[in-house]
Amino acid sequence: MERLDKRFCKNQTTCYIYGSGTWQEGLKFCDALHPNAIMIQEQSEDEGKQHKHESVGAGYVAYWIAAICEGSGGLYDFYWAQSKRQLTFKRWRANQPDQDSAASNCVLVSKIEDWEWDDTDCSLEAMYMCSLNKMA
Ligand SMILES: [Ca+2]
Repeated sequence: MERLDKRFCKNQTTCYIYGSGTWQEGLKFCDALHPNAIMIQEQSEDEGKQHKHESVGAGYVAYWIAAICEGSGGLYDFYWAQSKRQLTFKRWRANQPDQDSAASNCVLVSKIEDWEWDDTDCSLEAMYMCSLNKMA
């Protein structure tokens, strides 16, 4: 999929850089972009709302967040990919995560699911966003 490389800076300190691809491509893209760039996470409801608004502003209807789990077989032990920290905030859609395929280890949020979380096949293509704090 064509890389969009769009950029949105909401203030002097924080920019979001967008692209599209698989979850893993998104993580690599953020890691390569800048040492301080992180694939977006949602640590709180406020942060989730913020990303939602920015996503809509950029015309995107689905994007990856940095939550991932490893393995399969009903172990829903999701964590944030870069920090390896356990999730302190979750916003799963009803009946999710359901591990509907063996590769459903990544978390997608989409407009049609009211921006709630769904564990999804990591190899699907969607938008991803890297958050870059220029002051960090
Ligand atoms: Ca699912």
